[in-house]
Amino acid sequence: MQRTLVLIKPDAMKRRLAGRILTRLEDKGLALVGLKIMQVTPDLAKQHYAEHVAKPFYPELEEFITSGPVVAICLEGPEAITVTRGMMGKTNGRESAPGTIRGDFGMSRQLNLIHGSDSPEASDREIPLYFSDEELVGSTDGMVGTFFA
Ligand code: DGI
Repeated sequence: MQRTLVLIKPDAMKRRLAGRILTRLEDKGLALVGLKIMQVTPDLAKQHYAEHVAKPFYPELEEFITSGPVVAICLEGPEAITVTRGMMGKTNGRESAPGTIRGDFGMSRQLNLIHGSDSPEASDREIPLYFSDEELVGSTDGMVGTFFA
């Protein structure tokens, strides 16, 4: 079992796509273990995007991710990180395959609707940035047979 941190980004929120994106992830069989709507602060943005803070595009990225509320989601499932990344598609919506979230809903590199942790190290670092232990439910093993048997 693996957990991953997903954000439904401000562009998706403004476009009222949160429910449709969440539905896709649930339809696949990923289980919700944490969910909340929140505002990313500049400080949280710098922690989340620590690897990009020094890059020229960072100010634009921070302005975007703090521009409105996000839905923060913790998902659980076998290979949840890879499965979610596959469903998201490539960073740039224009290069992302049809059938992926970014490929179906976007044309932009920055306004790309969704974040998903890209490795187990990233999810271990990112989940606690958004959720306290008390905000996450316990293992969903009891729900698993329905989807992954
Ligand atoms: O994991 P991803 O979201 O697919 O991509 P990432 O972790 O490499 O980059 C994080 C976000 O930063 C990405 O969703 C969009 C933005 N970004 C990445 N590369 C560039 C960029 N934004 C601009 N303006 N220019 C870039 O080169």
